[in-house]
Amino acid sequence: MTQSPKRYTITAALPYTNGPVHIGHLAGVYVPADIYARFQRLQGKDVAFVCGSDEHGVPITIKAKKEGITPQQVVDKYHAIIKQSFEDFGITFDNYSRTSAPIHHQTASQFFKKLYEDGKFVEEVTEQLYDEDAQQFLADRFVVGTCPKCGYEESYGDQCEQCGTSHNATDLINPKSAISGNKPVLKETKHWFLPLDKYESWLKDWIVKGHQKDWKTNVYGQCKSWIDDGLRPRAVTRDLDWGIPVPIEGAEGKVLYVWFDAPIGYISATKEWAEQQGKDWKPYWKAEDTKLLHFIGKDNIVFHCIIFPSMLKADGSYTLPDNVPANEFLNLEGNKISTSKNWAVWLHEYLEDFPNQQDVLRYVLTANAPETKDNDFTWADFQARNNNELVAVFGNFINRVVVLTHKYYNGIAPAASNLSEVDKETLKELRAYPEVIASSLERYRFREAQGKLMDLARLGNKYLADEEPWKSIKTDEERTKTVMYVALQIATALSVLSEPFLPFTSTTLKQMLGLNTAQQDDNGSTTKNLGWKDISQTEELLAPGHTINKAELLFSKIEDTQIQQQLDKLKASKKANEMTNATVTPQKETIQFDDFTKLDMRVGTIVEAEKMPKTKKLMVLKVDTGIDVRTIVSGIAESFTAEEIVGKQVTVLVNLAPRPLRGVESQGMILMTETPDGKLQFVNPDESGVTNGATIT
Ligand code: B3M
Ligand code: ZN
Repeated sequence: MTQSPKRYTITAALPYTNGPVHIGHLAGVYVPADIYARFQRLQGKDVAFVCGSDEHGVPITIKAKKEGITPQQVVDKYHAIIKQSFEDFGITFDNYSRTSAPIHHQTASQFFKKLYEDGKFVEEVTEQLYDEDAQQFLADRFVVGTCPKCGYEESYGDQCEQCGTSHNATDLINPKSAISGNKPVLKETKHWFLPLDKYESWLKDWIVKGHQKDWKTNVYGQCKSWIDDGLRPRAVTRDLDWGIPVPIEGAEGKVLYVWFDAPIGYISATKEWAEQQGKDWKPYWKAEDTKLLHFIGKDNIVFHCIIFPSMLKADGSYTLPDNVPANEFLNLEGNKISTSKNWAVWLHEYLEDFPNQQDVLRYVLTANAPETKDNDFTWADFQARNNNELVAVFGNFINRVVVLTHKYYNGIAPAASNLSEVDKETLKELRAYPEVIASSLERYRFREAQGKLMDLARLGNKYLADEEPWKSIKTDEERTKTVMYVALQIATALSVLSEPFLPFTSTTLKQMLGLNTAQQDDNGSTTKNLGWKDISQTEELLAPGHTINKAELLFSKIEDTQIQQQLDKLKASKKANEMTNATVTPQKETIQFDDFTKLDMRVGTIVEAEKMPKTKKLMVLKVDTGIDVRTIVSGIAESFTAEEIVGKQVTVLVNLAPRPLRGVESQGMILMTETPDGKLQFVNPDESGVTNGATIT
């Protein structure tokens, strides 16, 4: 796009409604998209910021089977939870729709039908994977196997989450049904294919040549590698019963592939919004002076840069995306965030533990955003950034400005008299910030942009610390008024420039500074609400004589106990997950009763215990077996201390041939078992007073 766009259509990936949203979703997609939408609105741009629930596809039917409810019940439940979470976190969609909505079924069906009638699909009967037990074709997440591109063994039928490649299910190596676990057979079925190979040269021009400079390297790199590998036809229909029915004759029992229908959800959401606003939706999708942007995670790049644009190109009447600033993944405490393993920080749960602290999470997720590589969220970093940056810099500066204005001037902004060189330099630096921050935002560098905002807060903090109005108030009234005047200009700038990043804080700060109402200044004239550009273009942001409101804390310190509570929560969910997902070792080969009678197992008591030097696992025990007291070496030192096991009753295999372990002869074996997280446990009689030597049969 060369000329400045007349309008912005900003889309954010439609979350699957098979679970709540977590911090990874916010960091990867929704916070950057919201920052960008808020920023463009502050520039006075015409913005359509749309999203919605992705309610079709196999993930929904798998969840429904798991919960024993219908797919519609699943999507109704999670659509409401997700929509609420986005509202709670100030994600300002102009419309958050859903793909089960009639307007979407209609839009997607029309889109498919036009391509079909224009002959853009290849209709073909091919052999697809079929589960004879489940009596069902296996596509997408109904089948797992080894990715033909990267070798990842848990790749889905339509996409590999490891390398992002999109493929056909029949490309998988060693496919296995996710329903029955069986090896699928091949069975013929008719589908309609989008011949991506026919768009390869166009994609080479549009992306490889056209977007090398302005698309992020992680996005450009993935696209180039797929195009270089050669594109193949992709089926855009499925043999499934949950989804949008294929709207043509001869397609009974088939639905649109979820990744064909979902991106069209952006168009439906825009149409729905435009209808509500009494606007025409077409300019937002069919005008050259519209900037179309897709905010997504890296696993969605192929669909948003290759498949959906090819669909738009095939239709021929749509605008193509100007940019797709995809983020990489956010990990949590060193591990991949996982819905199924409940290894996540769920947004609705965060707010229970940190009420009204949405901005803290938005801030930390932006400060650590995985913009160019996967990044890790840790609760320690969350606490540190809150306490050392938001509280100690931003909050501290604002608090001092407001408290001192009340203390010295009853809350009425003083007038400046002679501006010193430092004052002038500070105000000049302040006026540069709108452009400095905008320049980062226009290049989708949100971490960098937020860092610049914090630099402005640091500028204010440093200015006050250097000018020390709390000292000059005793000796130089006029100087103090000037310092507080400059400080109030910086605070006012922060209230406007922070809005995209810290929307809740910005509202509170504007209210504190009395800025959400037109200002009355000394000579009674009023000034309008300040916009982004006013910060650099307006001589006086907060006029002398203007009354500010009382101080309130913008941020509060997060204590170690609060962080420990979160870490304990994660530990508990990891343990619970290990318990539920513990894999059971298959049974050994059958033995005869005589084999069993050869084992002589007794109850014994550990009477002495000592860790074996220079080993991690071994402990030398003295065990009273009732027959004798003998030495037994056992690999339990990583699970127990010597002190805690002396006196413990255990089960001993006493007639095992003695064997030397690190020079110590071990005369038997203590029977142990193991928890899913690898902690050893004794197998011993309960407290029923069994004596040493009692046989175990
Ligand atoms: N529902 C999100 C995912 O792959 C997917 C995005 C659709 S955007 C059109 O997790
Ligand atoms: Zn792969």
